[in-house]
Amino acid sequence: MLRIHGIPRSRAFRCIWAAEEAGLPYEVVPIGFASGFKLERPLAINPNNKIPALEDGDLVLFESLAINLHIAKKAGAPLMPSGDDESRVLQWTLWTATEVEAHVLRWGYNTYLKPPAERVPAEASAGKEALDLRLAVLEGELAKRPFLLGEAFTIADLNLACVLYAARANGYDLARFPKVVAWIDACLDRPAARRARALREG
Ligand SMILES: N[C@@H](CCC(=O)N[C@@H](CS)C(=O)NCC(=O)O)C(=O)O
Repeated sequence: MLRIHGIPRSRAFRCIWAAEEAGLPYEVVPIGFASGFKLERPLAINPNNKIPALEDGDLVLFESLAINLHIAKKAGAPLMPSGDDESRVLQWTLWTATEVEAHVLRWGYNTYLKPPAERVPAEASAGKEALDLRLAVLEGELAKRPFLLGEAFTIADLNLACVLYAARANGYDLARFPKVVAWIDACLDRPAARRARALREG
């Protein structure tokens, strides 16, 4: 049984969605926030004291996207393909972590996450400008195939879509990127995504 520490209204959502896609049994061990996005109590199994963290038997992991790679590996193809496609999954996941997420957060903190008085519009604009450059790359790739690797949804799609999810849900202007919109909506409309979203949005 996978034990996902966190709450659906956190990055633990990503791992809940992955567990749902993998069809693996899991439980959510709830730990949420006090004020200011700090955890309500220490989470000793993660040396970073952040959520999510995963327990899978004796294995303990942190980093939501790495947890998702582990979950997908347990499920195998098509969620985690092998050979060169596994390398492509790693490429897109690292691209998500290093090229995309910081800009999503820069925009998000200064648009809807921080209290209004603390938001800096110039920071939101800078985040959007940088994210739009990456979305243009994504738009070009999704013009060639429906999912990141080809015809099939993989954990690479999940890892990127779950990072873009909150921006999509909070009014990020994607009008210039119709392929991205169609792709993210297809990802978020999957039965497993709907089950995970029901826990978060319900
Ligand atoms: N890169 C980490 C980030 C984890 C993270 O920042 N989690 C937030 C909640 S979504 C957290 O635990 N915040 C509490 C804190 O920073 O004290 C991941 O993807 O797992």
